Amino acid sequence: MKKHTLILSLLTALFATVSPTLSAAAAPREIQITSNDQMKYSLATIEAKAGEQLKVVLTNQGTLPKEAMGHNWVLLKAGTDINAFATASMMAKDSEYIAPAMKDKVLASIKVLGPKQTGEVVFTAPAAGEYIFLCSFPGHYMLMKGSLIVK
Ligand SMILES: [Cu+2]
Repeated sequence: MKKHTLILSLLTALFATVSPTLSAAAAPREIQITSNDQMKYSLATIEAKAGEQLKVVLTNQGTLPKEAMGHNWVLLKAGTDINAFATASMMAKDSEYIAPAMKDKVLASIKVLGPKQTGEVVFTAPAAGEYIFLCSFPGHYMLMKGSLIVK
């Protein structure tokens, strides 16, 4: 009986130590970004730690129709040629302006949003380095881009 009680209290103590860590790891850190009719994101830089769980939430605050001023959010692998990516993706309306041939360059993405729409993506921050994010809606990436800096 005594041994059983000891094991139980050990398990309880162990669980109390481990569970806060588990729940902290399970909840991704949320990063809010907005976009607008002036082709601007509200954030130019996101900083993160390698392996960290991130949830990027994009809200399009614009009022222009999606066909004229839609915005997405696309995070590219390090070393991707962003001009080549954006040029190829300009025509890819049916796949959220991500060219099928360029899909392997994408680490995370949020679909094209119309006015007042919100989209999100959860992903794990990649290895230390700098990663470009952009809006691949035709003609937008020159103004709508930024960096995820992972340390
Ligand atoms: Cu855009």
